[in-house]
Amino acid sequence: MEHKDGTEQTLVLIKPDALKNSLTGYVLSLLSEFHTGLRFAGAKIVYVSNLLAEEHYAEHRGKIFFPSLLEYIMGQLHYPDEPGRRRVIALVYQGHDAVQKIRDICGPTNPHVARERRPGCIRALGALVPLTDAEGNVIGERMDNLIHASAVPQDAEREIKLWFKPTDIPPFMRSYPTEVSDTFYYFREGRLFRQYEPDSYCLFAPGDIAWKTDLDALRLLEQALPTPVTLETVAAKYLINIETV
Ligand code: 3AN
Repeated sequence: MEHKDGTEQTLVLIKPDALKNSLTGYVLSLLSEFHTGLRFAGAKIVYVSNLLAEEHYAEHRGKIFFPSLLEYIMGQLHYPDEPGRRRVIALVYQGHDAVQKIRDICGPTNPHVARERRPGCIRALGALVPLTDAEGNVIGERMDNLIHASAVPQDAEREIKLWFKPTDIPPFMRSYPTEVSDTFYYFREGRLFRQYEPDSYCLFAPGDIAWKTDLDALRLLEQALPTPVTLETVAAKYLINIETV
């Protein structure tokens, strides 16, 4: 979806391998307004919970590399003994052709292909790590490619709404419709409540600004109707830096 001024937004994640290798500053420089013409619309440091990781990579559920993809984005692979250092930097960039501009600077998904075809791109600095089964047989590979960037504008919308609340983004930079909640919604273990339940988290209170599509989804869920987004997708951003599992 295009912003009012004809620009678009995209989600970038600086992943745990980039943090571990002190490449954050380098990546930010390559993506800077001077180089790309794009502006920050949002930024946060995120401890990635299992719930958020699963929702982010939902399209890869069931693939052989899915479990290692979750461990990777959650920082468990690069910081096995230091949970305090597990985090990613989540960013929203805005500008003309933002999605494609950033994808070009990232380069191909596979770091070996990136080195061959686009030397100098960010992912050319990544690594391919063999995946083995319990007996040590190689069953696939993991791509440690330093950065995630939305592939197309529809993905950008889904991903920005997954990682960012409207109030994480300055008012004049919000690209997607919002709505003010007129009711309470609470979440606990995959279930939605209208009233506080012990150990539940408040997603919305009356007066809170929400993505319109999230409130639409909750209203459908309450009636047990099919929704385009899952309850977990709506809840994940409200559990950021709260959930530890
Ligand atoms: P991109 O990140 O370039 O949009 P996707 O969305 O196809 O690529 O994949 C998301 C992530 O899943 C990649 N960054 C990579 O780490 C991992 N991945 C994708 N395909 C494979 C594969 N065939 N083997 C291992 N890991 C993969």
